[in-house]
Parts: sequence; C-alpha cells; structure tokens
Amino acid sequence: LLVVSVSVVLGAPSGVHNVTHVDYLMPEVQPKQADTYLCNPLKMGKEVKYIIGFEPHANMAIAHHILLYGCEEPGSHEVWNCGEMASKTSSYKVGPVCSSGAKILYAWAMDAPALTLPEDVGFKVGGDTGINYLVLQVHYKDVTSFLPPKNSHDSSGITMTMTDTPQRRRAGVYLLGTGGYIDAHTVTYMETECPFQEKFDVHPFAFRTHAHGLGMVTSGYRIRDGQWTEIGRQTPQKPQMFYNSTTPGLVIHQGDILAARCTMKNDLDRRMYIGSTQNDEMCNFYMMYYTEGDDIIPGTYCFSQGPPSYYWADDINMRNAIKN
Ligand code: IYT
Ligand code: CU
Ligand code: CU
Repeated sequence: LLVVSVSVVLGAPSGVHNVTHVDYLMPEVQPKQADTYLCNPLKMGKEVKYIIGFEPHANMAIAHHILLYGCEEPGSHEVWNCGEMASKTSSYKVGPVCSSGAKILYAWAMDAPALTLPEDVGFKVGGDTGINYLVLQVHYKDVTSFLPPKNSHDSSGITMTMTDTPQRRRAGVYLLGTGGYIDAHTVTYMETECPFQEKFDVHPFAFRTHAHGLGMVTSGYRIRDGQWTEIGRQTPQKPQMFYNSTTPGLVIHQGDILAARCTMKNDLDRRMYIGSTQNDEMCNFYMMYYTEGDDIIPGTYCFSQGPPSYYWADDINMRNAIKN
C-alpha cells in the first residue's frame, strides 16, 4: 500500500543495487464479524521486481492467518471481503481473492517466524510475469477489539524486501490437490500425481498444507525410479504456514513424478465434498521451490479428480512407479 523506507546501497562492485522495504498493510480496517477474511490489493508496475524477503506484522490474538497472493486481476480494487465463506451481511463488498491468475506467494499463521528465502532467491513480479497485482489476505479471528467500547482498527500485514536487480534464482509455488469426496464415517486417501516434464531442475525448499476440519496429515513426494522421497509432511490442524522441506537439498528433474496425499477422517454423518466453502473440504499441498535461472513450472496445478474415481494406483505412471 505504501512504501515506507527506501534504502539505496550504492558502490557495490557490480554496480547499483536497489533494495526497498515495502510496508504492505491493511489500511486501518475494522471488520465486525469473527472469521472475516479481508483482502487488500497492491498494483505492480510495468517494471519487473523481485521479492526477496517477507516479514509478518500481526497479532495472533486478532489475525489467524495472512496469505499473500499474486493475481493477474484482483477480485476488487478496494479492501473487500474475500473469504471462503464470505458473508453477505458483511459491510465490505464480497468477492474472490483474484478474479484471474491466482498464485500463493507467502503464508503466515499463528505466530510463525518469518520464512527466509534461500540465498539469491526472489519471486519475480510485475512486468510481463502475469502477476499484475499482489493481494494481501488477512483472516480476522477475533473482532472484539474492533467493536465498542474499543472501536480499534487493524493494520496487519507484511514488510516485503524488494529489489529490481535480477536474482540468480527464481521462486515459484506449485500446488498439488484433489477434488472428490469423503464418505461419512471413513478414513479416505485423497491422492494426486503428475509427471515433471520440464528441462530445468526444481529445488523445493518449503511446503504448506491446507485442509479444513477433516485433514489428518498431508504429504508430498518426489518419485524417481520407483523410489519415493518426502518433500514435506504436516498435519493441516497445525498452523498452515510454509514449513521447511523435510528433505533439504532434494532436486526434481525431468522424468520425476510429483505426488501428494491427504489423509482425511470423516466422523460426520454426511459425505464431505471438496469445494470452496468452510462447509466443504480441501486437499492441498503447496510446494515452494526455486530454479537456477528464470524458469518456473508453467502449469501451477496438479489436481486429480480424487476419491472415489481417482487413486494413485489408478494412474499408469504411478503404477509403473509403484512396481519398481
Ligand atoms: C478447491 C480447493 O482445493 N481450493 C484451494 C486451492 C486453490 C488455491 C488457489 C484453488 C484455487 C486457487 O486459485 I491459489 I481456484 C484453496 O482455496 N485453498 C486455500 C486458499 O483459498 C488458496 C488455501 O488456503 O490454501
Ligand atoms: Cu486463518
Ligand atoms: Cu480451504
């Protein structure tokens, strides 16, 4: 929203190195209902920029999570209500996070420390990257301080470290997930897998899981020559931020398979479908990675139909992988 400090470091041997700290905060908002999700857009310029650091500013008693998205087109141009369960009685306009081209770039939840990107890694934004806007989403858990008698306001957000100096390594986020449903009183595996066909190598360094109430554990793997190596594993009942990859230094190259599984436990009396509201479920594994150079994985998703129509073993590539 506003640039607070601009520090220009001159005289580095390789020339001018511009690093700015951008405070990207909610503009003193006052959500009045618990579990409101608010979004705030930030337009990117014609010039390409690199985000090389994130620092969260939030009070965990008030903000449950913060997500930073890249959008082609934002859901709105002024602060709006952008929840999975946006209420029509909200005083804010209701809309999606992005109306097109949504990508997650960063997540903070519940007192998590700042995610540090590896050296020389940057998210490329603006210019011709397809990220024309950033959208900051804050989930307001507790709104009592915004109501009388306090009537206070909130400016949670993040400070981004940005530069226009091209970085040696480019960051990206790849999302694995499923559709499908979980029958009442069952434990169900929701699985997906995709061949990795790119010519460049990918270095996963962090991951995030997302599910609603039924998610027990979610894991992601690289499969090479039938051998499975874990990229990450976490219960989505813990804060849904980016955690460091569980196999540091793992490299994905052409011919590998990327796979993910969500183990869901449904004790309810009704079938739960994957869908976009809080009354639905979700099965997501986000892999944050970098490449040496300027490439990112072109298709950002690996979604399967999920149960009961799809399981790993139904897929020919996966069958080959399991057999070896
Ligand atoms: C149905 C489902 O799985 N929705 C997820 C994944 C998702 C992410 C993005 C779907 C779309 C996106 O553009 I980015 I369409 C989902 O909504 N996940 C939530 C956020 O809304 C992204 C999450 O917290 O991971
Ligand atoms: Cu939240
Ligand atoms: Cu969800």
